[in-house]
Order: sequence, then C-alpha cells, then structure tokens
Amino acid sequence: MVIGTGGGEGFTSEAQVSQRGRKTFKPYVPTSNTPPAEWVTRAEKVKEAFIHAYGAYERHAFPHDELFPLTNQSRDNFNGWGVTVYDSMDTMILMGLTEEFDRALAHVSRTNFTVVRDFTVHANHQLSFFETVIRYMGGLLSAYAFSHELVLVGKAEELAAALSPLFDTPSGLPWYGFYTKNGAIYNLTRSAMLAEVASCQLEYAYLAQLTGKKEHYDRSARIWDTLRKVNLTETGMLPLRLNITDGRPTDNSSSVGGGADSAHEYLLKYYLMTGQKDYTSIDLYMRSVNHVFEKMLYHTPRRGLLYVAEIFGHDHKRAHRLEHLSCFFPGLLALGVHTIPDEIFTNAAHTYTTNQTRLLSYNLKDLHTWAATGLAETCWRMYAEQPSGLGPESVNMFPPHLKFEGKRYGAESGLWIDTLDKWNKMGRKGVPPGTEEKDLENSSLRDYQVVRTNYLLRPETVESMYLLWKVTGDPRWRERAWSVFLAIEQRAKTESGYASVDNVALFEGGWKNEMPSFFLAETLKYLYLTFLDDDPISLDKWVFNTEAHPFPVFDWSSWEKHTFGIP
Ligand code: DMJ
Repeated sequence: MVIGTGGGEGFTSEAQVSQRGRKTFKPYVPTSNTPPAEWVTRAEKVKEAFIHAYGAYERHAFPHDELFPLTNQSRDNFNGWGVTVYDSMDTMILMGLTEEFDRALAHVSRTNFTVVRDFTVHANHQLSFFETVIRYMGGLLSAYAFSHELVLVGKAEELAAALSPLFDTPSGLPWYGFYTKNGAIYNLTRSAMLAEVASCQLEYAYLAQLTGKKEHYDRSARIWDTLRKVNLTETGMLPLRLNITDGRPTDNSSSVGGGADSAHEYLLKYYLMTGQKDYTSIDLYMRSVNHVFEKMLYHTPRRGLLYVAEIFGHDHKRAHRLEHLSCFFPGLLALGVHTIPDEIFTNAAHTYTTNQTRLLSYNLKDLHTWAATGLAETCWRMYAEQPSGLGPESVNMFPPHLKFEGKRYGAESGLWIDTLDKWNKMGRKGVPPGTEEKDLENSSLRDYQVVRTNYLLRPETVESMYLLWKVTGDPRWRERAWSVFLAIEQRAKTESGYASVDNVALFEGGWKNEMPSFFLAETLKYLYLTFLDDDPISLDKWVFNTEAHPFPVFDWSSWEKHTFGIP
C-alpha cells in the first residue's frame, strides 16, 4: 500500500540493514552544507506532498472532515464542515495553489455552522470548542490574513456566534463543547483541561481587531482575568485542570504535554501578537518556564537526554514520560529567546524567583536557549533512533538513580538544574550539560522505552526544528527536518494521501486508516517553510496559532483601546 516517491534521494539508498537483518531508515544528516538550489528542490518536494495529500482528500473525502487514506473513504469527526479544507487553506496560499484555494473558498462560503453533521460516529457526538476554534476559526482568520477575502472574516463571525453559548460560565472559561444532536452543553465534570479553556485568546483577539467588535475581545480578556487570579502557590505554573465555574485549580498537576501544552504556548504568543504590551500573559509565561527549570526539567542518567517530566498528585510525584506533543516546547523557548526583550528576562530572574534563587546564577536568556537546544536534541533522537526514522507518540525516560549492570549512572537527582549547578561551580567546562549533540544510535545506551509506538503524522518536532533553524541559523535543524520528511515519504505515504504509522520500530507495514487535518495545516507547512529560502512568515511579524495558522502581529489602536477597555 505504501509507495515511494521516486526522484531525489532514493529511499532504498537511505535504508540500511541492521545487524539483526531488519531494515532501518538511515537518518539523512550530511556533513557538508546543502547548496541553496537543493533547498528549492526540497521545498518543491513538500509542495508535491501537499498536492498528493490534498488531491486525495478532494477526490475521496470532500466535503467531509478527513480522509481515510487506506480505503478512500471519509469521516466527519470534527462537526462535518470539511475540517481538512479549513485547516489547509493558508498552506495552499503559501504554496501558491490558487485553484485549490478558490475551490476551498467556494466550499467555505457555503458552510452553515448551525448544522452539525455526524454520520460516522455515535449519535451523541460532541462538538469540541478547542478543536473547532484552533482548526476552523484559526484556518479562516489566517487565510483572511493572507488573502483579504472578506467572506472569511464573515464566516469566522458566524462561527463565533454558533459557539457563543459555550461562554456562558461565571469564570468566562468556555465549556468543553455541546452535543451535536441537540446543542445541549457538554462537560463531563466542571473540571476542564487547561489547554481546552485557554487556547482561544489569539483567535478571539484577532477577530476583535478585524471586526472592531468588543464582544470578541471580551471572550479573550475574561479568560486572561481568570488565569491571572489562579493561585500558583501549589503548582508553580498554571495547573492541568481548572474549575469551569470559579477558575480555581482542581488538581495539583503540571505539565507541558497533552491537556496543558497550548495554554503555555498562548501565554507567550498573545503577548507577541498584541505588540508586546500584555504583561499578564508574558509574566505567566516567564513564571511557568522558571518553574519548569526549577522542578520539571530532567535529564536521563546515561546519555543526558533532556526532557520535561510531569508533576502530579498532592505529593508532587514525577512522571518521567515524554510525549510527542511536548516536543513543541523547545520551539516555543527558542521563539521566546528570539522575541522577548532583554529587560523581561532580567526582571523575570529577579522578580519571580523568590524560591528559585539558584536561577540567579545564570543569565535567564541563556537558560532558555540551552533548554531549547537540549530538548530539541532529545525530540530529534526520538526520530533518528527508530528504524522507521519517525518519532513515537510517547516514551518513558529511565528515571534518575538508574542502576544498570551494577553501575550507578548520572547526577543524583536527575534534575537538570542540579547538574547545571555542578557544571557552573566547576568553571563551566565544555558545553552546558544536556545541550551536547548525542551520538548516533547505541542501543545499549538508549535510556528510554517506547511506550506508544505510533507516529500520528504530528507536527511538534518539525515545528521546533523550524523555529530553531529560524532563530539560531544552525543548518543542523534544517537537515534534520529533511530527514523527517524523507522518513514520512518512505513510511507514511499511501496511494491516496498519507497514513499514521502503527509502529515506528518497524521499517515497513502497519498503518492507521487516518490522515489528520493537522498534517496539512502544520506538519507540511512547517517543513515547507523550513526548506524555503524566503521567509514569508517572519517571526517578528507573525504568530502561529497552535494549529500553525499564522496571524499578523499588531498594536491596538487608541480607538480599540478606548472601545474595548484595554488598559
Ligand atoms: C494539533 O491539533 C495542535 O497542535 C494541538 O495544539 C495539539 N495537537 C495537534 C497536533 O498534534
């Protein structure tokens, strides 16, 4: 079922046979610099991949939500309004695919957001506010920012009207969603996942800026008001769950992985999108990252692979687990290093670290840079060390104090900051711990265990590679992104599109019958932008929402400040 692409580097030559006789993908990491003309060709290859994926969707699944790439069927898993069309529009515009975009626009202009289609799943299917905002509204607004087609803003407003009952809560945090059958509000409990209630502020603020309507601004502002009041004494950063009624934490867990991820992302990105004036969001961002450095950033005992552990329960237990979803975090740190003014780094070191005085031994911007590099290195190793060349959905890292063959490995606590302190006290010899380039695979040292073996066509690792490439200019990140693209072509491409891979430990065979819309919105977009020589989305002028839909940076005008009540 899976087919090679032909042309360019042959995939057979990229494969090698391991000692056990199993074919493995050999990561493409050239030692010399790839010539500029080759990067043009590589960007073209990604565009061809997009055409292959979207063409298959149009032929076999349009106007439904997503393609089943193994059986040429479709599903309506995100309200049935054609989520793949919405999620793909801005990528089409970036790639110059005007005919596809014109067809997409015609579809969008016909959508009726009050009718929710739900053919394939059980009758009481729920519309998810989070997914609807990041994919549909994000897609509409970003396509508008690129094309200035007014119908797109009109449709974003219609969508906002359809979603408005979900904001009827005392805290202003939105409900999870509603039943598609009868529109009744859906929330299993009043305890909501952080990411689901705090990842819409970019979309609503930009919609307010485009339309001049206060009601949209208020959606976003009320969420910030509630988040600002959350007591962080127990968790140090916004907790994984909040009460939808009063906005109080309902547990003591903290994480940068699934359920929390994009909320942390929106702290920095809201500050950036609104012209670096919103001190609530940047303050929370800096506090959260300080907390990560102090309590959550670990390295493995043998190879020093950096990762962010999760904290859970009242006794603050650690889960030494790394999800693919968390691999957005190094890119976010790199974006912050590039954009946040030095005074903010200086203030964050002095003002927010009453229990964290050890951070004062460092320039905080350096810490952000080192952590970004080390974490991205780990995410890359997760790909490079699998026979498929693709990264798994989650791994368990070997915990600190590991004893292996009678030998004790690593620093005592496993906390990065402890090891960094030793390095600091010893006169800072060599590169900061955790940031070293790791050896190619040596399975006897591989200090993690793959737990969830699938690769779901997710973007987070290539997103971080894109941001590290743009921020540092280090060509390693670009070359590694190319390696990931080759592995996707080798392993996930089907006659009709691309399919999630069951087991990254296998060089061949085993797919899931799905092509998520974020593959076109995010994975292919970040790869394309990484290989493109131009920089159409300058990080100083654009901010990507969590579904990789870029919104322009703007300053609120005096009229907007006055009308919306912006301080
Ligand atoms: C996307 O829908 C978004 O990036 C979201 O924030 C998290 N997960 C998926 C892709 O993995």
